[in-house]
Amino acid sequence: MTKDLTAELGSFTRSVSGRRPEVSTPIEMWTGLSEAVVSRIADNWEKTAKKFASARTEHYFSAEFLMGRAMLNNLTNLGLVDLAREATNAFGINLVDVLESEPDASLGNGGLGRLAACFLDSCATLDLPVTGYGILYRYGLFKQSFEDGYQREHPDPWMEEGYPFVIRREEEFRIVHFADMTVRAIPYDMPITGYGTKNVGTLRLWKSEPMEEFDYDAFNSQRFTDAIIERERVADLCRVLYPNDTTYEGKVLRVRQQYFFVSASLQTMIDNYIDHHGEDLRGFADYNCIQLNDTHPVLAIPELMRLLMDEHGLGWDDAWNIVTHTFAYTNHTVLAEALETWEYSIFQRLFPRVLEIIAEIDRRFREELAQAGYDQGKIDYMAPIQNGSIHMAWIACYASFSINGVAALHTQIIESDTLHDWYDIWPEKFNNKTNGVTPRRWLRQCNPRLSSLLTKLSGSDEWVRDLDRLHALEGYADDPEVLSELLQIKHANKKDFAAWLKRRDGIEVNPDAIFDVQIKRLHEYKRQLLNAFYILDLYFRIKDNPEGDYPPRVFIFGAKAAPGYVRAKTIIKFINAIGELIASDPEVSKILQVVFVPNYNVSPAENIIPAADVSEQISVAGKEASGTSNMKFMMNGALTLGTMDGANVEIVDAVGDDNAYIFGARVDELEQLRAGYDPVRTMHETPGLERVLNTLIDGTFDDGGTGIFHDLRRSLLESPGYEPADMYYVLGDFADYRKVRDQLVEDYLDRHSWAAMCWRNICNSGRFSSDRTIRDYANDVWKIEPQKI
Ligand code: TH1
Repeated sequence: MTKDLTAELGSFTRSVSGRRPEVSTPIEMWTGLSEAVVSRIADNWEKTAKKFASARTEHYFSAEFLMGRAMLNNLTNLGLVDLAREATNAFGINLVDVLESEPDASLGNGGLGRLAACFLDSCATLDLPVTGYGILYRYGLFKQSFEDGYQREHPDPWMEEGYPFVIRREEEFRIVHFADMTVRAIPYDMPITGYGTKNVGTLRLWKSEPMEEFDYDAFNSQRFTDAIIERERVADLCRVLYPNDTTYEGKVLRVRQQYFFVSASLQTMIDNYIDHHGEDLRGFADYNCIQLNDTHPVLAIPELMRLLMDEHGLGWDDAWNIVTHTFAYTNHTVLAEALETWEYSIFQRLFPRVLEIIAEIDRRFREELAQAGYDQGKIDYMAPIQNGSIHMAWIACYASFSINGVAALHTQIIESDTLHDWYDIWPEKFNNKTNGVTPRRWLRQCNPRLSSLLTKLSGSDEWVRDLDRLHALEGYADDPEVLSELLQIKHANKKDFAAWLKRRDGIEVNPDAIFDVQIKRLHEYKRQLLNAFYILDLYFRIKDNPEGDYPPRVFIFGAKAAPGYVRAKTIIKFINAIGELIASDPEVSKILQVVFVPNYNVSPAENIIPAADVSEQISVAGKEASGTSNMKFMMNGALTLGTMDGANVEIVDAVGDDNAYIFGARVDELEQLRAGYDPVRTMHETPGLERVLNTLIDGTFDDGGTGIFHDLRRSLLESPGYEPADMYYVLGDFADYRKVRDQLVEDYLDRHSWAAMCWRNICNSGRFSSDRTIRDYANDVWKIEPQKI
């Protein structure tokens, strides 16, 4: 790379803006810089694609890829950050302004989508032949604002102004048929650079377009609007990402999206196989493996059957043999509301042939189990089709050769409970793959100060590609100089965060306070409400005893609620109301502050996490399959305050229980505890709780006469019949949460012993690198080898 980046930036920006770079806007310069970056990786990208085309490859099918920003990631991977800074400075523009003008690619809801993005980063870094396939949504996850403390949603047209990191590959279109329409699927490819490698992987995102630009008959016969309407119907397909995290909505458009992207992806894979290995497709599974990211792409199973039989002439048995050696399924949740089931009639209307194939899978499944002697009740429960509904997870379990959960505890639960019947019959299919996060974005990039310290102490930056190397630094937990430096870094990061928040939202925070953070989708099982109750109780305790000695604390939230999830939206309003109550109190506002960062997303996370002291991971035990922000916080030296849930269990195992704050009911206790649980009595008997709960009905807070706060309180104290009162055991865990969280603050005041705990967390975070996760998938499930160009 001897060419002059400044000259390249100048000429690309000029052609974007049509004027001198010096007077171009930051977004114009961002576009120019993106084009310069793409042009620099183009040759290696082409070489990598060529190399992968003939190797055994893995195909990661996911309805969501929460990529966030691309620029800094690519500059970091290519070692171009300093040159890029010089280049923008040469035109009088600050690199930070250029980077911050980039929109987040929010093609995902939360953890599941971000996991897919981290996986692509690791695959590229490890030179593994993996391609991602998804949908080019025109609108990503809605943008969030607050009005009077209530969430408002706004559209996110993230690539309307042009987005050079996806390249349209018009000539590689495929055709996808529905019974009522036929569309062209156009691939848009995003290059995925890795750290310390020339390899460049690919994320292929499909966009739907009409078969012809216009229906000219309609056009000429003056049915102009008909022609437009048809175009819009096709464009509707990829218009928007459905904003539900962990809940399922049976929207017809959603099943169309799913079928659309899996059909186009499979067609490409088959065509590529034929190009390299000839027309006989019986070896397909020797060269191809497909990981299904939850059930959203499970239609790929009957669709591959259809393509092999109807388009390529295979018989059922050959096709089924290929399918059952190709697919691997990842389960991401045990929540019943997430189980995708589709009405038979919808499939009949959209793709009758696929339905026919599912019916045959169902028939053979029933026959196989009956022959093996299973009773009819069990067969009816496990069969793909029952009572006019199609169960996507059951199809996945039957056809896949591998079924995995995303943390040790979660895998145990699916084996013993959620998918127990399948585990009983096919235990060999089941395996665990604990999630991970990429240390490039979540440490190297977002926390340059800590990264420099780690590089200095370990003598090289090899830890960025091999996070286990941080183990060797654990001894510095006894080194006062290193601990002081760590504390200084955290403080500097807090100041950066404060400046960022001021710029972005006009909110001021005290960088000398304890930063206590909960950032994740708003869901009752994640218990943001428990966090809020603690804060409100603390407020009252301070009011009771204003002379006490209280260290300043900032409580930071970031969370979007699904637009139709009323109770989640109520909790947002409640947290904002607590924030106002505190802010308007002249005494308490000197000590406490609640900040609800609006429009939480990948790039806000990159600013929040390096500044955090406390990582709130407080879900009710057994419900959070893994969690991944817990890992990001750990890497950045925040201490986990959490329940024994998801990957928290493994974090505690890695770091030792002296270096984390664990509270609350365990999974194996909950059933018993619940049996004798009386939330009303718990409210009366738990210090602080009743006062807090009464604020929901005594006029402390204003819900504009809607009654939503009343409903929230009622959900904790009264059962509506179809579920128990306080489903998520908020009141039951309150006392222990309060005790442990109070203790944590006391411990924080011993700065060096706190810093030592943070340091041990950082040094033991290696097993939560997505590189480890991906190596495990590659060796145990995908059976692929690195393919370095
Ligand atoms: C999340 C899980 O809730 C979380 O615990 C886990 O860390 C993450 O996946 C990655 O494995 C899920 N997100 C979704 C989103 C949808 C449906 C199910 C899940 S589970 C749309």
